Amino acid sequence: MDERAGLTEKIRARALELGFDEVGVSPAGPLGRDDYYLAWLGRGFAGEMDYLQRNLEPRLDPRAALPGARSIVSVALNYYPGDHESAARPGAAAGLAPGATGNGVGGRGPGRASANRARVDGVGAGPDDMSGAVAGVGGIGAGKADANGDGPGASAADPGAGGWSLSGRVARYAWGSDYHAEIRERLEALAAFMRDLGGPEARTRLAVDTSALLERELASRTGIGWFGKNTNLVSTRLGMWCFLGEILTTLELAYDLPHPDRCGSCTRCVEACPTEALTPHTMDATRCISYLTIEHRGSIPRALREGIGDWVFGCDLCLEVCPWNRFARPSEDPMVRGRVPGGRLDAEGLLRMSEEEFRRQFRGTALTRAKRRGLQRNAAVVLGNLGDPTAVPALVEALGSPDPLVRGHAAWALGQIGGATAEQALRQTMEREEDAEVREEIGLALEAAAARQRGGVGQAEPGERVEQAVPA
Ligand code: B12
Ligand code: SF4
Ligand code: SF4
Repeated sequence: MDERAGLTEKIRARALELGFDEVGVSPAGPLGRDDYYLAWLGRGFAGEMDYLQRNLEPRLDPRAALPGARSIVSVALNYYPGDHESAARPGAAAGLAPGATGNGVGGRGPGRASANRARVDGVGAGPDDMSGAVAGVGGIGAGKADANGDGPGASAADPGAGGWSLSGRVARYAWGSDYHAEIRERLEALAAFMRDLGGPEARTRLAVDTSALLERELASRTGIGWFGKNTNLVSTRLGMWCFLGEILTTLELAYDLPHPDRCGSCTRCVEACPTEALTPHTMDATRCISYLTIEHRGSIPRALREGIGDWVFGCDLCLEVCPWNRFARPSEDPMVRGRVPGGRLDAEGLLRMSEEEFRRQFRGTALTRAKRRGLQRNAAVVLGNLGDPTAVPALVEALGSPDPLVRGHAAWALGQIGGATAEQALRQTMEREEDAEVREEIGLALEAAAARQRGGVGQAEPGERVEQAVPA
């Protein structure tokens, strides 16, 4: 074994010892993705994520982040925590429309529910070189089917006696402690080890998520996985559920080969996206639920709210359907779970949560990224989509929020649910509301509620799902 290979093997062994699941090494140099990346930005696909427009040089050639860098060590860490608990308590799911899988809300009518099922099942769409069923598809039938909400005072992460009846789903990557700090600590230990091996001349720079690097591009060059059609890195061993991190170094190391693309003719992820954010290998982030519920700060475009279903933070739909997940095994790492039991948050609890409770409950998790007002906005959208009249009191309270963002989305949700109480609260609020955007939301919500009434839908009894007269 030559010196570079020996050095690389020691680094690989140390990385595995530190708890990383995959390690790969690539030469530092230009990535050759300039045209693609600049065109992506030019099409406005980054939305409000201004940081993706800044500091372009290291994204196109990582040596700009560490002058003299010769090698990049990429690592992947399995974060698969298992699947979401069902939203309905055992026996309570009987009222779900047939095919109410996929986006997990059960749909608001037969048309939508079956469309979701068709998207997720994707029978026969597997990659050329694979067979077998979709593994890891969680979130089955989250339709609200029970009237026992948790009520005020319940923790948003605690199902309480009522089960997960009015809950929203959280993307799996956020079920545990914030991965940034955890991975950074382990990368620091690995970087120190590398500097010890390399002697006084050796320099390192580490990165995880927030650095101006194209992490998936870098990982795909090391054989850890390939750039899947939903733009995530897919590993044959870990599936889609892995965090990435890197160490740039001046050390000369032995390099791995890039992983071949193993998607074949499969397009399940593209078809599973309820907001049509994906075309193969490209995402319009402004349509992605993950962007809308985490990164986006303002009002969620009305046309996209229904597609959000019951996702209160992030989205895993295009990950869940990937057939390569069948090889994923739940991670033993304590950082990947424990903060969001069952992968769900009580949406009413979120709406009523004070700033202090928010800080106490979510400190040290990725959920703080959305801020309290963002989570409350998302919770209102989820409740509107669940369509359960038992959520009306919490939403009426939210019409009194000091934050117009929360008031506007609560109004929308009340319009989706409809019924006499919702309409009366909307009218009363209109009399005192001064914010132009919230007034617009209330006007539209009143129209939606009236249309629902004209369609003969009316307010459902607690425990019923609201069905619309949708042509089959
Ligand atoms: C901004 C961002 C987002 C945005 C935008 C996502 C996007 N697709 O760009 C939003 C908020 C939507 C998002 C969502 C998620 N994210 Co994110 N996100 C990032 C971040 C910070 C930057 C990504 C970026 O630069 N995007 C711009 C686009 C243009 O670049 P790109 O997609 O990376 O693609 C480049 C190359 O890979 C390349 N390429 C490589 N091979 C090929 C092949 C072909 C054919 C083509 C055309 C191009 C191509 O082309 C591109 C341009 O150079 C990275 C961390 C980082 N620094 O990389 C994490 C990161 C990508 N996110 C991560 C995660 C976990 C998620 C979520 C799963 C979280 C969730 N469940 O809600 C979702 C997944 C959604 C999805 N389908 O991608 C992980 C991904 C791990 C993995 N296994 O891939 C990362 C790497 C963070 C980390 N350190 O672990 N994210
Ligand atoms: S994370 Fe959800 S919304 Fe975003 S691209 Fe994937 S399926 Fe679509
Ligand atoms: S990334 Fe998408 S296209 Fe590729 S195998 Fe997975 S689901 Fe299929």
